Amino acid sequence: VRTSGSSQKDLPPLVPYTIPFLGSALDFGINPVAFLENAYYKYGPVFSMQMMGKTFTYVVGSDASALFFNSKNEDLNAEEIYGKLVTPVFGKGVAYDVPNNVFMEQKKMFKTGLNIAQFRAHIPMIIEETEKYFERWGDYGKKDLFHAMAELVILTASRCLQGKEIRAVLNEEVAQLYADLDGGFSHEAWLLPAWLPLPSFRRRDAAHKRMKQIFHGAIQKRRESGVRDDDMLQTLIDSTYKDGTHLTDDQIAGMLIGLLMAGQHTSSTSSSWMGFFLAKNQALQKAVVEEQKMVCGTPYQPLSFEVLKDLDLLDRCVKETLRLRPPIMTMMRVVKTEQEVKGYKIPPGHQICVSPPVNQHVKDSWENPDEFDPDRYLNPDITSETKFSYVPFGAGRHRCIGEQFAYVQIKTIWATLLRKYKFDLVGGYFPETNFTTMIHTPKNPIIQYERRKE
Ligand code: HEM
Ligand code: LAN
Repeated sequence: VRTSGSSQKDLPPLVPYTIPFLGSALDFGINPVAFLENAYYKYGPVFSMQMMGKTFTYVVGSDASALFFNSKNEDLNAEEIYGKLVTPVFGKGVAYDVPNNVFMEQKKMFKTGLNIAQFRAHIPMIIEETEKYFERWGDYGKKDLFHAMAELVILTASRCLQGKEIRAVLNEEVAQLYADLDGGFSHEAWLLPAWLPLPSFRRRDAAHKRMKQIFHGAIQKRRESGVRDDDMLQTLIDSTYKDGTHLTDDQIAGMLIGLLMAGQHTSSTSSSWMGFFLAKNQALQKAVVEEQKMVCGTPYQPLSFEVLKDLDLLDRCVKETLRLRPPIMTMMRVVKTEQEVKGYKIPPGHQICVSPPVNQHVKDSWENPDEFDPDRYLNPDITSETKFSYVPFGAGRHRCIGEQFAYVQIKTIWATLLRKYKFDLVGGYFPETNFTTMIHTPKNPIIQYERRKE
């Protein structure tokens, strides 16, 4: 198609499309992961597609993705593409509303607040919330696992990451506010002009205002109490930028919203998918339970940071869940300076993307990619060989700082639940994926459970 015109000669191959403006949006929308993987087999590790009038260039596989992850923010820019979605939800002064070097300092503050002493304190909180939440499930039955995980993770994440003042005001009003804020992470918010008077935009903005009010109250309460709790809220109150200035209360409130949003979908979807993988694979579920009996003894010793570390199979189950169902299906940057990769030139203006579920599934990096096999990580070759083939938490300067917390949370929830229940698929149904939401969720996520007798 592009043999004429030397300036276009080095552009990556373009996935053909017939509808102007929309481009490949319809095909992509049906199953983006399959669409991208097929394009990779057909066009190679670098290809472009048109969607909603924009050009998206995907770099697939460890080699090509290195360009993305090793880049500087001046060359491949994140805030220009994420800010429109994220800033109305978190507010001004944080994340993608500030220059990236400032956000890097904010990430450092988060990291300070997420240390081992904190995780030790989080574990009993997560156990307590999980046991309390699941009391309502009784001895046996069929229930919506994703719904339960979404409700539970709001409680655990709020308690661990925001502090007891905010957890204490988590009532129905606040749950609705979260839902409305969350409605801001939508394809509309991404694609449509921000000034449109859409109901979902208005609800998001109203929820943001009210939530900030509530958080300001909690921050003030902490300041006035004179008590110095050792938690994330305290860390943020005490933190200073390199120039010595403190975060403003408004920035702290924005960061607290950000923390919850970061922990919420990613952990609730992963925990749900993990439940279905364990329900599908009874031998594996049994092995995970046996491991816990070995490590904790029977009757079970309470879970602790050390115990969690020794639950190695459980760990690998989380890891494998994040390979097959990574919550973030595309990371994106705006190309600011011409890039070169695999003999192609990617011009400024393209949106360059890496897709974790695709890198984590292509058959030249993964053996039996469809198989849920936590033992694949016992092979020591796998990690070096697959540097950017396994990127559920991203890599490079934008890498996630929540990985360890996420593992602590998901492992504690599942170790607690497996002490209590045996899980089964309902009539053998393993949920299909709902690709219409930005974070892919399980469809019809009903699970069957029965109290363990042993
Ligand atoms: C960034 C995934 C949990 C905070 C990221 C990125 C990914 C990711 C893929 C990179 C985005 C990009 O490069 O464009 C996940 C997954 C999680 C999880 C799969 C759980 C299973 C959390 C938690 C927190 C958190 C619990 C907070 C406590 C952050 C932050 C960034 C980030 C601050 C940095 C964004 C940037 O620098 O641009 N996460 N995340 N995440 N995540 Fe997470
Ligand atoms: C998200 C959530 C949405 C997500 C998708 C749009 C689904 C993805 O395709 C691209 C990455 C993006 C935008 C994303 C990036 C990092 C975010 C914004 C988060 C994981 C939600 C929270 C996280 C943010 C950086 C957390 C820290 C918050 C602060 C206020 C400093």
